[in-house]
Amino acid sequence: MRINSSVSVRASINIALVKYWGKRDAAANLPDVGSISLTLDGPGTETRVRFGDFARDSFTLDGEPADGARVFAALDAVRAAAGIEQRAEVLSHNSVPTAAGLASSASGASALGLAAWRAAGLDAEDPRLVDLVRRISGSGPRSLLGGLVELDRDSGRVRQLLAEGAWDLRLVMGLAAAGPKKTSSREGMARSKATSPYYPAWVASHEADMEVARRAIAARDLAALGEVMEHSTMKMHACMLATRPAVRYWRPESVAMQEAVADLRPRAWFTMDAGPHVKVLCEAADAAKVQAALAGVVGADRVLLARPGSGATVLQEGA
Ligand code: 2P0
Repeated sequence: MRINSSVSVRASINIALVKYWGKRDAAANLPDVGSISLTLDGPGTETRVRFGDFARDSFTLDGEPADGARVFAALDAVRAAAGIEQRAEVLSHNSVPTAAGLASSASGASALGLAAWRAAGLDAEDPRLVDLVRRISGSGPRSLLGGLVELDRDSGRVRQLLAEGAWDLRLVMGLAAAGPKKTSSREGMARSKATSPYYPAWVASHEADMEVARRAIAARDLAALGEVMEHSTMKMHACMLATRPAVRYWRPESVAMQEAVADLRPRAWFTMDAGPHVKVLCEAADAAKVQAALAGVVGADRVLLARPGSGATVLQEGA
């Protein structure tokens, strides 16, 4: 079959409230633990995939030719699923501020996966799309859906727990100055699983946090959700710190922001990912107070405010 079609998709980043750290199957990129996240309305990725009579696949990121190993592997998987052979041109643009150092792998993976899938003529409801996106980035499938989303440990698939308009939350992000080059999540997870004595405890205690978070979300109980969110991130970072050699993402400003958030109890709770930034969950009415508290540590120009946002969206489909 020969096709000539182009699809553009926009997807946003998501932040895990109950964290994913560690894999049980590296090839299928299946996790050792489930996760629950919030898709944001702000920063993200826009990607256009065009299949046509090109000599080879190409990948351009923010106007520059980029290393496309994961992109080309994803295109191979899409071609196999669709039974096509044509090469593709992939153009991608990140609106995640580069200086911010906020991970864009989830928005990038869901934008690329959905755009390539649709451009190859495949059905967006086909569950194999989620498997494709998860292979590109383990947190990627969570950005396919909006609002609060669960990635199931066993199936590796995602479901929406609460739509983006259903709970007027805010996520305030305080950007700490980037330190020396950090360990990639992929490498850090593998090392934690192989060497951290806390890894088995991390995995064994994780499902209980998932259940508390599911109930808190169903009841719109921010205190319960915030408490378990902080517990999950602290356990994940403890597991990282006990890795050999240690996987440490915290910077002095990260700790100062954690302390500023502790002073805002019971109105605000934080989470941190594989980087130095601190992300604070609160109700809309408390966002200004949280912004001021983080600005007191890192300066107002390094504080971002986000709302719950929608899942990956097809912007344009055509020849
Ligand atoms: C998360 N992180 O749940 C966790 C918390 C970082 C810390 O998912 O190797 O790009 O593609 O599965 O999803 C970041 O890693 O890793 C991540 P792979 P991914 O958001």
